Amino acid sequence: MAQERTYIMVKPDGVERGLVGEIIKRFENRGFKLLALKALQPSRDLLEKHYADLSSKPFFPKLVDYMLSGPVVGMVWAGKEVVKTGRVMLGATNPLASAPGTIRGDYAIDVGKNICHGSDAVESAEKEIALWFPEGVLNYERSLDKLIY
Ligand code: FUP
Repeated sequence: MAQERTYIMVKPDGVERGLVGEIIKRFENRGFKLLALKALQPSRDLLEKHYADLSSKPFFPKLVDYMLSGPVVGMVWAGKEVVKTGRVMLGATNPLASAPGTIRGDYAIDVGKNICHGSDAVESAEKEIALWFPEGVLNYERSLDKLIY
């Protein structure tokens, strides 16, 4: 059976602050598998598609401008319950509500500069992976993957 996948993105403030390695390290240390990784300057069109569900929110224009302010690093991670666990590792959307030990709880205070994104459900993860990696995503098996139970 294919492993669960999620889309994790380091937002412009996280890239600017040099937190890409820290975020990768936390997912690697936990045991998740990196399937894809790229830095890119997202277009307005891509961001509006990614955040389509939020288009009616008052903060939407500022959110898109913030996300356009610099490059992002998009990643696909795979593993057991990676969607839910990835969200726990990121912390609450509002960093002030994020527990210490989470990425946002350790590195952020503003909801409008909350460092990272993680898919909120398995279906949205697959949609986001298709949106951000239209070229497709590698898959490979680690030597012990077949022994996971
Ligand atoms: P999340 O799933 O944690 O990314 O949260 P949402 O999809 O609800 O929000 C997406 C982004 O919108 C957040 F990362 C930051 C921004 N946002 C605001 O700027 N203000 C808000 O009140 C809520 C979200």
